[in-house]
Amino acid sequence: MSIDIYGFAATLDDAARHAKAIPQFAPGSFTIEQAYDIQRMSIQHRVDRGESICGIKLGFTSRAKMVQMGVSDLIWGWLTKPMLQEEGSTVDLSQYIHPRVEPEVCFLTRRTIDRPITALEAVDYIEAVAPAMEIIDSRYENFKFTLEDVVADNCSSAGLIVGQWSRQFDALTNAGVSIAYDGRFVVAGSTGAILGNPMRSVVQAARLLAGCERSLPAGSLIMAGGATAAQALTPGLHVKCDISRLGAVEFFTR
Ligand code: OOG
Ligand code: MG
Repeated sequence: MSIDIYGFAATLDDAARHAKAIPQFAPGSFTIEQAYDIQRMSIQHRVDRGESICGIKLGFTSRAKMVQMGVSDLIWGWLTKPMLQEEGSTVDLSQYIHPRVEPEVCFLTRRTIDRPITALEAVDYIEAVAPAMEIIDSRYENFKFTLEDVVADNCSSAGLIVGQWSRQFDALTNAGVSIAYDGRFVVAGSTGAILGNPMRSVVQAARLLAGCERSLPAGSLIMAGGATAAQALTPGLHVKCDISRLGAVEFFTR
């Protein structure tokens, strides 16, 4: 079945650019493979406007996220530089439709990832790790989507905030994770929720990239996936994510 990849991609890109939600596509509009083609085309629109790709993100690496969104497969999408929000800065939420935040771990790669790698090899490919938060913003009304829809929508990628880099790879095992709004706990979990250990997200990233014959250059970011369900953001908040032994990361909203 041939579909209008360009049309779906343009619709999603417009929705993101103008922060305007679109209805979900009709069920069965495209396959998962076609969804990744749409995703790639929509990223191409961003690249054509001068955005550069700075890494990739994994989604649904934790049960908490799968349960929240009612899907059950690992997905991945692209990160571009304008998505990076400075740590400690104030993020203007008017650029988003219905933003949510989730606690994550971010990796910085030190070697090109151009083949599947094992868990033992993964650490060799990583320069540093940092506590991070992802801002997701589905372009679909009411944050409702199928797996195909969300893949086409670049896995709801919208923003990320990365904390202090370190080489505390041991700290990734079952570290306590929490998010607080204005000093009050909103959600808590463990890095163990991310595929048992977030380092496995690097292994999965390598597998997924190899599966579509792509490579990821050294110096790229890999977001491991949310450790807890995502939380709605509103203006006027101080948002802080703490990952024990790894550190904290924070931003403000307006
Ligand atoms: C899709 C993105 C999932 C994660 O960390 O699991 C994701 C969504 O929930 O809208 O970023
Ligand atoms: Mg995420």
